Amino acid sequence: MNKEGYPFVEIERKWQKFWEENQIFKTISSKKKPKYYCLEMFPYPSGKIHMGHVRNYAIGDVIARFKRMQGYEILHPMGWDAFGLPAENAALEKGVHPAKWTLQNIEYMRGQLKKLGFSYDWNREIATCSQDYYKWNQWLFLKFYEKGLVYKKEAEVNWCEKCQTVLANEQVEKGLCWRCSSVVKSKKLDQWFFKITDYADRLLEEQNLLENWPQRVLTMQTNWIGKSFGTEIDFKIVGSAEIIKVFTTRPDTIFGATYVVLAPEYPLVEKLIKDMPQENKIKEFIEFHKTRKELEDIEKQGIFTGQYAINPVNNEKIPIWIGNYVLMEYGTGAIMCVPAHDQRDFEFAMKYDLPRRLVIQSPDEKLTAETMTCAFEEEGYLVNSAQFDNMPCKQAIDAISVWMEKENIGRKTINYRLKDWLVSRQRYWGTPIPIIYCQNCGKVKVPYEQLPVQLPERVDIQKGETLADISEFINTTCPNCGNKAYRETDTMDTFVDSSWYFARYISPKTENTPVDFNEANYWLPVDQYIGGIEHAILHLLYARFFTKVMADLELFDVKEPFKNLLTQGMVIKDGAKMSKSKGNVVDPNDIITKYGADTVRLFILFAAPPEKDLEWSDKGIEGCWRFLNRVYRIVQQYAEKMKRIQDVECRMQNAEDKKLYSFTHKTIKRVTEDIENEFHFNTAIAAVMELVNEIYKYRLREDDENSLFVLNKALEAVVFLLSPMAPHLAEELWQLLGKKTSIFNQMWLKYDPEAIKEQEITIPIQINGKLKATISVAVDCPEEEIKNLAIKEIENKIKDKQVKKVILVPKKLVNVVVG
Ligand code: ANZ
Ligand code: ZN
Repeated sequence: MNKEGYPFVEIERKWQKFWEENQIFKTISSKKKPKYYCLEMFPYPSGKIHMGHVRNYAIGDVIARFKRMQGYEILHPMGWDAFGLPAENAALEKGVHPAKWTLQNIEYMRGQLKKLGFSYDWNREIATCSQDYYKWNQWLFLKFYEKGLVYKKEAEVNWCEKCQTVLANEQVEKGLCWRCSSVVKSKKLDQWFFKITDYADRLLEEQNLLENWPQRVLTMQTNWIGKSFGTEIDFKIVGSAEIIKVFTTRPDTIFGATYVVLAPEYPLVEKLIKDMPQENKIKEFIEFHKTRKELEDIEKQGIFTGQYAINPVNNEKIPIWIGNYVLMEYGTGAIMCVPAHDQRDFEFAMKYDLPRRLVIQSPDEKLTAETMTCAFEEEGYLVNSAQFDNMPCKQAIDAISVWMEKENIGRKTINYRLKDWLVSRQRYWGTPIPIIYCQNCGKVKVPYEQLPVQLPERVDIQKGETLADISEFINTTCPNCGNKAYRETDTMDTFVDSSWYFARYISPKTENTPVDFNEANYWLPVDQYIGGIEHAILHLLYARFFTKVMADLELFDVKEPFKNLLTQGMVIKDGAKMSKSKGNVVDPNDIITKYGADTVRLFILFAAPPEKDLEWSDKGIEGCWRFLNRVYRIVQQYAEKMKRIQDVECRMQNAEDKKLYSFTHKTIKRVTEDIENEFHFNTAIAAVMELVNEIYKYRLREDDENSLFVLNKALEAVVFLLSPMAPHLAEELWQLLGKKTSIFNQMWLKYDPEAIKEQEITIPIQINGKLKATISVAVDCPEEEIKNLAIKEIENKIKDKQVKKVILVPKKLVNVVVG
């Protein structure tokens, strides 16, 4: 049911139609003005939009409209991240084809976004599941391939039995599948990878081009890339020709290494434990721990292999263990353990009764290996370390590495936590990987002119089919030799789709290249990107990687995709994130029906600054609704009179006029600054509310030109300042005030600096606490000057008495003590 009040249904419909018919938000790309590319993360078309979307897009919309009115040429597009698993799940449950399901959802959600009145240029809409788009995924894949940035290798992958899919490491949460929460197993498969590690250093260094990104996002990316300078040291295995290489950042502690620990997946393990008395027990241990990968929260557990290694610096025989806290994916998958100086090793050694040796002595207290209760991880100087004794740690790290290089038992290396990006998915609903396998020629690229490799329509998801089950798709001929050949049946990770969509919006229909070079150079980077913090790492890192590769492919001349980033907070209700599983979802549809889009938008923007979480409140919505009605009524009340107003040379004598006029301009200043600096829409809206209160207090003198003029300016300002937030109502009221063109074709208001100068204030002057006179000074008059003026004013009253003290209560009074 609609609320009773201002006729938002008609107003919103009317202006949405007007904007569309007049193509008000179409981007022309005339390049005559400075540009501003405002982008919100595009949604997955899951069915309908939720409050989190509304918030994301409301924020973006205010910025786009505001910048537009500040004279920028705006690019503000919208589209759909349309490939992905839920479409297949829907197909599984309901028997509807993923394409149909997805397109229906897009249709519906587009309608919802239009109802919210967002200022998108819908001519540029893209859906990643359309051939026009994924063709370019394939094109880029081949270009990457030619550059050596794509390769295939057998990899131990995370496998979810229930979803029948490979999961990226990031899709495994505490050993469980991020979608269905079942236990993730590992499995060996041939997989395609993007060599993002080649760009690790640039991804770190070029962070300095990211002008306004939240520090925490930068830190998360830095940690994710995890560049670490260290040393690789070779440990021989007793009775074997094999070597275990370990990665350490503390080669200065090598003399204290008393055992070695291997990751459960370490390739040599199988050979090491063969025919050992404990072989089966160890195998059980390994199987168990292979599936539990999360490092931090599990208890450290290990098992002895029965084998020994040689510490290369002192030829000591030390035991080789297998431990669950050593990751195969990091470093070499093997570590040397120094229980005296690494807390994890300390705990492990305590648990399994392994020896520890002090090799770093504290400069402050005398430590002994026997009495330590935890590892000494700080810096000190070396002991028990042969020729390196007494050397400070820092120096020893370098000296020992250099020495080991000379002895050929170790070498300096740099290690990254970042791994190559596994892009293969064994799923139907994604971009087919454009590779053909030929018995004669091996892996062959699909020729560019044969792109796109189309996703076949006929698939029975309910029977569990993927591309690997569709023989019409698989069977083909080799483009090279013409022999019978087979298509690759993996599709691409959908993160590929979202890694460059922002560039496609720039020239969404260009046919011979994914992005128009000149247009891209004009529009990129995105000036403001807005989205959830959950994308702080992967999406943003992949998009940065793609941008760098695309620049290296000379598709454009830009190094970073997003200059400024705003990560908006969550929408919360009753203390928890709004989500289906919590049952606390407020459907935007219901609220729009009841109050209209402008009220929803206003509330969302008013309830919290964008980067903070926003608590949903029915009372808050109600308040915003009442406010908009208040605005509507007051403008309507005066509209007829205002239409007849001429701009007058205003001589403002009247104090009330002055006050309202000055308040109006102060509000313009506040709102402009609040939006400009950190997008504080909440305080901006609060300021407009105050102005509306002032207008209600103002008494119009109907036949006084000055009075009409002042009121008119105030009303115009209210409408104007609200326009990015409540655009439909603003257009309507703008028209009511007699304006002929869209408010969004106006230039943003500028405040009058004269008008906001504070007036004079009156200050009483006392002599020994008794009121004797008053003076009038400017509000910003300096204190010393006020004191001087005060004394001058009462000079004749104090006569020959001595001034002992002058007390000033700022803005209140001056008391002159005489005696
Ligand atoms: C010996 C040592 C002695 C270590 C000491 C630390 C302190 P970052 O800085 O993150 O690179 N390490 C290496 N590979 C590992 C793996 N695959 N799984 C778990 N731990 C691993 O950390 C490097 C340190 O983490 C390395 O230095 C190693 O422990 C451990 F007093 O080697 B250290
Ligand atoms: Zn061939």
